[in-house]
Amino acid sequence: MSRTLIVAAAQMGPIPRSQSRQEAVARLIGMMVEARRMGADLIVYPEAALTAFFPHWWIEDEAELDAWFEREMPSAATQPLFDTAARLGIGFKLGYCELDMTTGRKRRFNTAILVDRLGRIVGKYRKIHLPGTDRHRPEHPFQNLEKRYFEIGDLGFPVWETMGGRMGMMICNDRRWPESWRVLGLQGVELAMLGYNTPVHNPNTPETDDLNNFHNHLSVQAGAYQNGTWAVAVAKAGLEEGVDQIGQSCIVAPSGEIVAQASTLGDEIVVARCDLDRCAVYKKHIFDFARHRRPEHYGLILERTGAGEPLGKTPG
Ligand code: CDT
Repeated sequence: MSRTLIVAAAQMGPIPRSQSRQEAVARLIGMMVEARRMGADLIVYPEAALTAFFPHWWIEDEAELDAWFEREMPSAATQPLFDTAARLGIGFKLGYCELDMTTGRKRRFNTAILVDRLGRIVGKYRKIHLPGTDRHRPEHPFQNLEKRYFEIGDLGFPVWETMGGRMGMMICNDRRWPESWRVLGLQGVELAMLGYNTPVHNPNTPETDDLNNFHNHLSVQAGAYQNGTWAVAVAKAGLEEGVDQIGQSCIVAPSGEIVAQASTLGDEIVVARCDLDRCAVYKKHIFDFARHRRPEHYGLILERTGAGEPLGKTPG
């Protein structure tokens, strides 16, 4: 059986603050139909694909904050996306903001789900590496308040066997951390999917602004190559409510090469034929973890969170 999936990266342009869920879902459905016409088996949407990226704003009112979150998935507003996927026979990965009440207390997560070609939710991931701060920085042109509005994800980095391959998810900032990729790699991931909302300007470190596109690709290409996996990284791009965000959504082969890339900052689909068997040459040789990894020398990775004293001793 062929293990080639045609995968679509569905980059989105900005979602205006005033855009309703129904309008955002209509956009997602339009892209899904187009992707299917291009032959796609699976479409990958950005992080927080149903709303503007509200962590860029200071919000004090609890009800106003809650309005940016989904209490159920699917909901009346999102059900048409699931119905269209099932009708077209296309899987999808969707990022959204989740308000969870299942433990009896309100918990908010930055979440992504994986839906199979029958329209069934087969996987859920909650963002672990939350960037930014929980403090208001009125001196900055925009905020980055993910640490205030979301809890750290509690589901780890699972990999699911579905749609003919091993699939994993991460969200935006997670892609910068080799640990996210390696935990997926240790489960034999063959397709890693992620969405991002990455501003062009870093208020804390403006000297790195020019490198944001480079760092995006650097992270995804390195993660894909070092774990022998396909990767799909999808932006919400362009000028959203005064915040400029990078584009350059891409599909990366297990070789680390970019095989498809968006060239606008708007709604744009790029597709690639992803032969999952192309992972094997990396997984069985240069990155044969069982043969080459030396976890007995990686203890600090679990022992330390922040960097500490160097362990080097002068010999003799
Ligand atoms: N959404 C998200 O995680 N954004 C962060 C901004 C970090 S500032 C460079 C990101 O990693 O892109």
